[in-house]
This record gives sequence, structure tokens and C-alpha cells, in this order.
Amino acid sequence: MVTEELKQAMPYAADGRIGGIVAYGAPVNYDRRPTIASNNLAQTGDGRLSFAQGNYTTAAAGGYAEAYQQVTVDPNAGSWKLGFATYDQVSRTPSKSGKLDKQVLIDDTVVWQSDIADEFGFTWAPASVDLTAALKGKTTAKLALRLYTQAAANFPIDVGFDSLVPTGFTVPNFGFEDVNPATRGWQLNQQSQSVVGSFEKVTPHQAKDVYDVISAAYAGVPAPAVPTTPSGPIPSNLPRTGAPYQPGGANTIHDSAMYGKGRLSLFVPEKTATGTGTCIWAEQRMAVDPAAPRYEISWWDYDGYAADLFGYHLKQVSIVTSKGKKLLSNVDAASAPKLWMNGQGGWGPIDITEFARGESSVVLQFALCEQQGVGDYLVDVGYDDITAVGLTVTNGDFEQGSTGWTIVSPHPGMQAKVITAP
Ligand SMILES: [Ca+2]
Ligand SMILES: [Ca+2]
Repeated sequence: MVTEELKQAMPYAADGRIGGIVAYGAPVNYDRRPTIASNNLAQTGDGRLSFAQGNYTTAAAGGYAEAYQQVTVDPNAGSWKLGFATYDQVSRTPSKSGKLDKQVLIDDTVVWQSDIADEFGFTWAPASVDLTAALKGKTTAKLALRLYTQAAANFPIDVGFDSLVPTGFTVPNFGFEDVNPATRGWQLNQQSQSVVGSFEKVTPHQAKDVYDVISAAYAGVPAPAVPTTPSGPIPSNLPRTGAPYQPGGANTIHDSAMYGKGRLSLFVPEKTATGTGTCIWAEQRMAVDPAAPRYEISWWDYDGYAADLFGYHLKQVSIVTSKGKKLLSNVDAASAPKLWMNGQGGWGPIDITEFARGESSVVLQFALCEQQGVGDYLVDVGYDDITAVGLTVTNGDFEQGSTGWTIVSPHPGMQAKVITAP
């Protein structure tokens, strides 16, 4: 994807039509950073088909993006069907229904569709469609997977398709593991200004791979090859039964940590009421090094929320000293996209010298607090990669379960826990 974008943009930069190219997400310390674990949203392997729209954007009614290919059909197979899995980040919120439909088409006719608000959000829902009427007697057909905008949709989305299991026909690259335009089989048809289709592949060393692709583009040499094989088997078909989202549970993404496998999860399930002012959190008493020249705390946080739903869930980080409790950070869970942020992205580590100086130890709290009670707004806030200067942090990467942390989860419905991917 980076290769294709650079190929399009570099001629503009070369002849001065644009001043330069910002490669969003380009790594600067590529050799030190592993792939962000939660970036892999594939159901199987490391590749998937994605239809995404950014924050603060509205998809116009009638538009769509689709991936398609001409498939070979056995006209005498006796049975024709397609099993597959779809993913979205929309829980069953009524305000989001009637706007965006996932669709399967044969020869440009819709044979299956599902509203993105039909299933539980953030989970892969298995699906199946009988294609006997559409494929019987044919030797070839156009198979398309589409996200269609039925009515204007003003919220960020990332809809996935993965793990196709055809019966009575064959689909090369059924798991979207090959993203090379020359060999991937699939084509894209872009009929929306804002919903963008792409073949997303996450590699174990994403930052290094992106760095190498950018280097190759500017050096004028061919881009390095991207792996084209799945890292795991594609499962057989399953009935269509979406499971409720549970952080780290069945049908969620492989690993929702930032780095490694563990993270803190502060969770409010959908269709669950909370009370104004209630909080859940993890806290740790940290020893203060009296000889340290300064004191800093750094953490990364994450949530699955969107900017159209402000004012409910707050990510709060506090320090408790002998003089009392101070709020260090107070960020609405709807203020950032589904992305790990180093304290809302802008500020990075926080200088806490004025609070820690002279203390033998301090308590740091990482909380989710309800600014307003909710009736039905799922949120899953993550914290990971907590580090400090001048303080001793135990298990700040949550790779040893909850070791070192006190988990405080006094409210039924709100769930605080350390989750660890298999
Ligand atoms: Ca896949
Ligand atoms: Ca971790």
C-alpha cells in the first residue's frame, strides 16, 4: 500500500506540484520497534480486506467500495455456497443502523447483505450464503465483496472481510494474505469519496518493512517483497452466530495489546448501564528514587470509541502522594481513533517532579471514569507500556499478568482486568 501511494505521489513532488510527501506512520526508529500487536485485525493470518472511513468524515449515500475477481465455477458441483467472516467496529447501536451494508455480489447482483449494526462490534462474525441459484451451470462468475452506503454515515469505520470458504467454485487468495497487486487476484472498484477499500497486511516487523519500502521508492529500486502466505490455517465454515464482544474473547482480534501479549482492559459491555462518576482502575505504589534529577511517567492508551459519541467515558490518570490526589490526564475516550496514543498523542511523557520530589513512594492510577452514566455504549479502554524516570515500575508492560498491580473494579457491569493473548 505504501509502495502504491508513493508511486502515485512522487511524480507530483518531483515536478513541484506539491511541496513534499508526508508518509503517515513512517518509522524513525524502525530497527527498535516491534509491530503494534493490535494492528493485526485479520481473522486469520495477517491479511484481510478492509473498507475504512476516517474520523470527522461523512460517507455519501449511494457510494460504495468493493473488491472483486472473476472466479472459476464447477457447473456440475451439485452444491454452491460461500462461507466467510466479517468484522466491524460498530456495536449494535440503533443510531448507526440503516446506513452501511456489507454485501456479497455475484455478477453484480447482491446475494447477501448485512447492516454493520446487526452484529456485535469488534468481533469477527462468521457468515454463509447459498449460491446455487447464482452459480449453478456457470463456469465463471464475478465475485464481489462490497461496503455500500445506504444512507449518509458520519462516523469512522473499519469493516473487514476474511477467510473465504467456497464450495462449488474456487477463490484464489481466499484469505487475503497476498497483497501484491500483480498476484493478489483481487481488483478494487472505488465508488465512494470517503470509504476506501484496501488489502491490509500486517507483518511481524511492520515499521522496518515500511521504512524499507520508502527507502526503495526514493532509491529507485524495486520494493521488497511482502509475504504472500497465511501464517495460520483458514478455519472451516461456521454458522452465523456473532458472539458478544469481550476483550480478548473468542472472535476478537488475535492480540489487542500494544506490545507483547498483555494489556490492561477497562471495559463497559454494550447494553450495560453505568452510573455518573463511577470509575474502575489499576493502581500501583511506585518507589521514588531520591537521587533522581527529575521524575516522569509515560503510558500508552487505546480505545475503540468514535468522535460522534463525546461526553461519556473518560480516561483518567492520577497520582496519589502524601499531600493528596492529583489528576494528571483527563481524556475523553471519544477523542482519538482506535489507536494507541502516548497520552493523547501530543504530549508524550509527563513531568511529575513537583509531585514526586520528597516522597518515598507514590501511587499511580490508570482509570476509566463515567462522566455521564450510560445505558448502552460499549467501550474497551486499554493501557500498556507504562514506563517512568525516577520511579520503580513493576510489570508496566502487563506481560506478567496483573503482577504488581491492584485492580479496583467495584461496579457491576464495569470490568477491569489484565488480558493476555494466547
Ligand atoms: Ca486473512
Ligand atoms: Ca504489553
